[in-house]
Amino acid sequence: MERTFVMVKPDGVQRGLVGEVISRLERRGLRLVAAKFMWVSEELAAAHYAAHEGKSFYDGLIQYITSGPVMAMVWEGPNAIAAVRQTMGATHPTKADPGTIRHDFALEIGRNLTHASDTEPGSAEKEIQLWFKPEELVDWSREIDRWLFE
Ligand code: IDP
Ligand code: MG
Repeated sequence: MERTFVMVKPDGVQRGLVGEVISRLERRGLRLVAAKFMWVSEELAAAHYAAHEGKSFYDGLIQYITSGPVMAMVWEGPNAIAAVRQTMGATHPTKADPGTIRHDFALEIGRNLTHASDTEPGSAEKEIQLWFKPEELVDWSREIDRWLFE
């Protein structure tokens, strides 16, 4: 079982797409572990996007992510990290496959609605620890899990 960090960015919240994102992840079979609706501080934004510091789009990215509240979440399931990246689609919405969230709802790379941990080893764990306290992660199971998890 894997856990991954997911965020509906400020544009997704403003456009009323929080439910759509949650619904798609639920229908995929993933299990919600944690969620909080919050403003992102400059400090948290900088820590979260540290890998992009110095890039041409960095200042705009920090401005974007701190411009309104976000829905931060942790989801789990077998291969959850790759599964969620696939459901979100490629970073640039016009390169995202039809049927993905970024394809179906977005146009610009700087307004691409969601974040999901990448598949680099350790990325998801690091992001979960950055965004959530251990006691905010809910351990539970569903009756239907045996029909989703082999
Ligand atoms: P990801 O969100 O698919 O993992 P990353 O390459 O990690 O993509 O970039 C993080 C975020 O930075 C993207 O989701 C997007 O919002 C923003 N971003 C990346 N590249 C550009 C760009 O060239 N222009 C504007 N924003 C960008
Ligand atoms: Mg990334």
